[in-house]
Amino acid sequence: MAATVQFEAPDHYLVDELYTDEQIIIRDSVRDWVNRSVKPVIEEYFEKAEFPRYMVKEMGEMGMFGPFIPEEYGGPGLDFMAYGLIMQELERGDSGVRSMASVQTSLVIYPIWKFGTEEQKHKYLPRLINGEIIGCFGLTEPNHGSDPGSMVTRFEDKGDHVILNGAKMWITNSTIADISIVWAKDEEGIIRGMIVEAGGEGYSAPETHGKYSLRASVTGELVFDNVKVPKENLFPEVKGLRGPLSCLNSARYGISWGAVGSAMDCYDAALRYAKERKQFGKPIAGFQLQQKKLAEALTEITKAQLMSWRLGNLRNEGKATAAMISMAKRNHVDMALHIARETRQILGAMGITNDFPMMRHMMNLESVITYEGTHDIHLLITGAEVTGIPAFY
Ligand code: TGC
Ligand code: FAD
Repeated sequence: MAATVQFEAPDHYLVDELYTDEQIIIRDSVRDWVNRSVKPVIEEYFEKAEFPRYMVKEMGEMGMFGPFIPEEYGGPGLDFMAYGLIMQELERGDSGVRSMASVQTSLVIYPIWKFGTEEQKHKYLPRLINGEIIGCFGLTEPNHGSDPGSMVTRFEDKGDHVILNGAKMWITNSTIADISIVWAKDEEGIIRGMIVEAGGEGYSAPETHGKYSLRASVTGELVFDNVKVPKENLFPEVKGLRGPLSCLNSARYGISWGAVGSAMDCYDAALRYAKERKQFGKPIAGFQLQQKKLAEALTEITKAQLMSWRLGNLRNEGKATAAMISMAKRNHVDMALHIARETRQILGAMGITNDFPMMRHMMNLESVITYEGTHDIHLLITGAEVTGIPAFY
């Protein structure tokens, strides 16, 4: 990744000084790409409800997938801070583009790296990392969202292969995925993970239409009707909900960074507009009520930037607990949604148009606050941590 110029972005507490030179170079190169390649076209893709598929190759070439994967498996061997910064910058562009990269990295590359056999790693990781193939992650089912442990998708052992039956719903990348990581129960009811290649007999991936949110992202189902999966595609060791939930830790971590990016984008656009737009003979930035919105947004973004930096270091040191990640995901997404709403008001009527990013971020964030554990579920995870009493059921 090449170093580029600095762009406007809020950094009130000089958080940039906490990053290494390498981290700043990575951040700026993704920022540069988003400004050049995502921002000019994203409103058009959002409007026509289409994922800009061609971006995957560029993202792969730039090292945006699996940044923390070691070189022996085709990764750049960076750290989790680099991953967080990449997610932040991608979501300054659009949550849908960030979602594609989140799923590819945390929900497909990560489980193969953590739970896969050496053969699985060598077969799939290099091609997922360079963007040659796309993956998706099937955990949620039509009747089991917040409670994935009750899933009914199941498989039967047939010697050298298994037969998979069931359906997954709300799956990002489903229709464009070459492989899916599917979580299903064995004959004893134990949850196992497997790599399912797209297109076999009995496999289908219908698209979900009519979304007002994440329109520039593919969402669909995965339907398995007696799908034959080779036994060597199963993850050999990991059993139970711990498997998929470990992947969610990585994805939720990245999402917490991404939300800060969308808040930064809304803040930037509103600040620029407020300085230029005049009413009653002066820029609206000079009115106390608009300054309150901007000052409060900057305060929340600054708190989140510092929290993300700390969480990044904890994750690098292996000390970031699931509850710490839940707190950041919950706080940052809620914060970003609030800032999208407040900054949109600064623009008055102009704020409802696609000349500005607020409405798109706002609509996208309604998915982000729901997926990877709803706002409520993350509160309950924090509640269980502080009291020692799970209140999920
Ligand atoms: P519970 O009894 O608490 O735990 C079962 C087993 O899992 C272990 N565990 C974890 N392990 C790793 N990381 C975590 N965060 C973990 N949380 C729990 C736990 O220790 C236990 O292990 P073991 O070995 O003792 O069996 O499980 P529960 O059934 O009570 O559920 C807990 C709950 C509600 C927190 C969990 O199910 C949950 O997080 N629900 C939310 C579901 C969710 O987040 N789904 C996301 C689907 S993927 C998605 O949305 C992708 S969006 C893609 C995009 O970015 O576009
Ligand atoms: P439900 O679980 O039915 O929840 C409905 C409401 O009840 C929520 O407000 C919830 O907070 C509340 N609730 C549930 N349980 C409790 C409780 N114990 N206490 C209090 N309140 C509770 N899933 C995947 O597996 N892979 C993907 O790639 C993926 N991508 C997605 C992309 C998009 C755009 C969206 C919207 C979702 C995606 N999901 C994916 C699914 C997502 O993870 C689920 O939507 C989410 O986990 C919530 O499940 P649910 O929608 O079934 O809601």
